[in-house]
Amino acid sequence: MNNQNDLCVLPEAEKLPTDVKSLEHDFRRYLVHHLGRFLGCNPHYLYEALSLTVRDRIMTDWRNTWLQHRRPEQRRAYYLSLEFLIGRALGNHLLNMNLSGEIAEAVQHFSQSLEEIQSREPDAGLGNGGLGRLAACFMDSCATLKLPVVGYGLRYEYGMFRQRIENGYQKEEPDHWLRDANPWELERAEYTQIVQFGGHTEHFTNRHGEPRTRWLNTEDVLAIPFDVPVSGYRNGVVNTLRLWKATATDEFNLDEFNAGSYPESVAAKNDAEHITMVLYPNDSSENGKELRLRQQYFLASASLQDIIRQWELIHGEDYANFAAQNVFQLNDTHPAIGVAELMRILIDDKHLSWEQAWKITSDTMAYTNHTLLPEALERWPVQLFERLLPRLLEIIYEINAHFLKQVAIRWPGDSDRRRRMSIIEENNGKSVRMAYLAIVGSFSVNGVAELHSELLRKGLFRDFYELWPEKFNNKTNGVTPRRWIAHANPEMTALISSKIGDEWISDLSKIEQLKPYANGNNKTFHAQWQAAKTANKRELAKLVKEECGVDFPLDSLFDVQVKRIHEYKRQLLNVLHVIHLYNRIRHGDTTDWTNRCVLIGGKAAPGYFMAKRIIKLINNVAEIINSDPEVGDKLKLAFLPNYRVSSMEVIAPATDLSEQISTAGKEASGTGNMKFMMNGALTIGTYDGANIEMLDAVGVDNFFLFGLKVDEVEALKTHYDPQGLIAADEDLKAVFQLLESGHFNIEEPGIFDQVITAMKDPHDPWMTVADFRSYTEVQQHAASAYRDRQHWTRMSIMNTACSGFFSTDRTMQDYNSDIWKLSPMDLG
Ligand code: 26Q
Repeated sequence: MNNQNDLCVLPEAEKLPTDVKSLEHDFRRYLVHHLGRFLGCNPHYLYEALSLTVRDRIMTDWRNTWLQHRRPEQRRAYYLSLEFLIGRALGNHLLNMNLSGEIAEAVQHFSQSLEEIQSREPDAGLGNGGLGRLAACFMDSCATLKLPVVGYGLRYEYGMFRQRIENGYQKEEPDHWLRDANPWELERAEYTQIVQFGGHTEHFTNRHGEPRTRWLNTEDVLAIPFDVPVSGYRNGVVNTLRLWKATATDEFNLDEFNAGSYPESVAAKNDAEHITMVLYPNDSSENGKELRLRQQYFLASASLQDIIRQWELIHGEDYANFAAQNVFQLNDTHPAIGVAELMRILIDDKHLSWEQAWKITSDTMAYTNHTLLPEALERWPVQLFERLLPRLLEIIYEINAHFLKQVAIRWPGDSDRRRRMSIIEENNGKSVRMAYLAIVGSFSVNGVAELHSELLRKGLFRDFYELWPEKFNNKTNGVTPRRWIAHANPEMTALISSKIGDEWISDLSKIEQLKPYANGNNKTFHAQWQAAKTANKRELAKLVKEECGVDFPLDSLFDVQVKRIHEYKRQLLNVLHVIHLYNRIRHGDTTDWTNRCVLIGGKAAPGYFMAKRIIKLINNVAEIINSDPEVGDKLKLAFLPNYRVSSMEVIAPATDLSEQISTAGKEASGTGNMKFMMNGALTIGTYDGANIEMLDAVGVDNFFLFGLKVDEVEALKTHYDPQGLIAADEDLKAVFQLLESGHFNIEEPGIFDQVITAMKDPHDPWMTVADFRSYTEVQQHAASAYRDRQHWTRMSIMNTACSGFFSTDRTMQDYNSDIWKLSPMDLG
């Protein structure tokens, strides 16, 4: 095998030429001879032809990396995730392959601009937000670090919905991103897997007297893999993201067919294809939806079967070393059914004993938690499981029985603890607690920021931490500096590299060499830094003008909050502050005023009433403020529709002030916060998630900290009195008076009543009103600080210079040294 692999490694000579002439030639060949189009065609085809030209130049590295992965002695990791929010690919590969210059020149010879062609690529919106984007940044860093990691996910026909704003309200439109061909995927039908659903189980004894289980009369669905290349930064590595598409088995249900139920048997085909039709657009769990559980099992089963198939190709049916060479990282509980599925494969198909199978499973699975919100913890009704995955339910029951025995030994007679820790919850109707299944089945459980991991140990998973303290660990999130600095902010990238060289791009710890340049004596550098920021602000202002019709003057403070709309993220607190500024302007309280442009963007889950109403409020407040001549350039508010990965590539480089204002203890980590910091924005933020570590890194002088801390939020719960706070604070009182007067909704009376009532409720879990005073004061500090442009520039440079820790390269090194223990591949 080894020899055969070596023979397969493609020699350097096989690589395609990358000079401008060859690129031009191939671009034309693809456009004319492959796609059958000409230069005046729909620009999508220019994008497709160019992508195919670039993809060709990735192929040999991709194949060599794949062969390296498959070496018998290579330990590998698999990142299992229902979401990979990868965004656009072309620009990213051009950067990684160092081809941007040549490609730009090549297309120029056809009078085309590379930027214009790049803008034609649809975002691959295969995720909701933070968790999905994190998976994409992880894949990027693993390739750059030469780690043998394969991503497994779903190839949704429709990604995250497109958001339109109509009369201030969010409207969802389906995102058929695959309508025009996707040049970045390679179908590998030869590795199709079969995934079973439904049916029933049968227990029997084989002719050797051994107990066996069969899962019979199932409805089978085919899983077809589509591979997407993940290139490393200029290192010869191209890893793989394998996405499954569901289709019906070719054989129709013959019984139904013969009984004359032709339509029913064809309908079954339809059912199968629905599994990967659409991404669920909730970023906190929507409970009990059968199709979602189908998606989860489909991913887990197809991926594990695929991995077992590859194992047997090399090792036959010998599983002795399986755990030594494979590790699975579960991206939240979404793929946690994989714990039971691996048990099923090893026991029912490979005939291992329970003990052998359990040893392998619990030595290979590792679980990452991404949320503290109890309502977001996944629970599946046992009834649903029974009908959809009867064999898996049996296995979960047996895992639970073994586990509860352990609990009983550790805490004899503590039946309350057994009830609390059981994988099966027995409230009104039984359900499966997926987080508990994941913890029991994994050797590692991690949170995504220091505070979050601590809250898991002390709160949500306390019982489990007492039982298995050694399983628990923290892995603070990061973001990839390739996409989020080098690609998104070429001006700043060139400036930084001109001072400290370009090694920081693949070793962000080196960005600290920028610190001396923060000093105000570096007048030229400061001026260049400001010029880069202003150029980026010009681009964002253009986007805001096009999308919202609002003018953003470039010398204003650009104050930005972009993320999913959720009550805990407190876009409302931001709006209260904007209304307060509006009041100040109306009352002429504008001495030493700092002009400010507030940008808010993000999608609301289609069924989340409050979140959608908050969008409407933002739009209505914007309408009033932006059309008031008294306000002028002093204050602007815009809601940017359809916030997505490619919008953030324009937004982060242009932002002065980044809003990270969640209620303390609610945001697991945040990762947008890091993208802003890297691009030289200052953060106004609460003591929450990774904000705390960012504050540590940059120092309190370069960060606008405000608000209650976790224990203060906790302590206040018993006597929280928002109405008392409003009555006692003249500014806040004025804000609520204006809101309640209907000033922002004259044409639609009452539409904000629920939003206002929620903030005034003593049981408001987000305590928006509690943080208003401190937020407003710190906003005032930020505004004054911005007036001293040299001071601000110093702080801005310091933020970039101190962002080294927040690279996913560091995060991946942490996962690797503590959990995965992979050796980098020998390539490039
Ligand atoms: C679950 C079941 C059914 C339908 C949907 C879901 C679902 C889907 C997505 C539940 C949660 C999510 C996404 C969660 C998420 O994005 N969490 C964020 O993860 C980031 C990366 O770790 C953190 O930085 C954020 O703090 C956290 O909110």
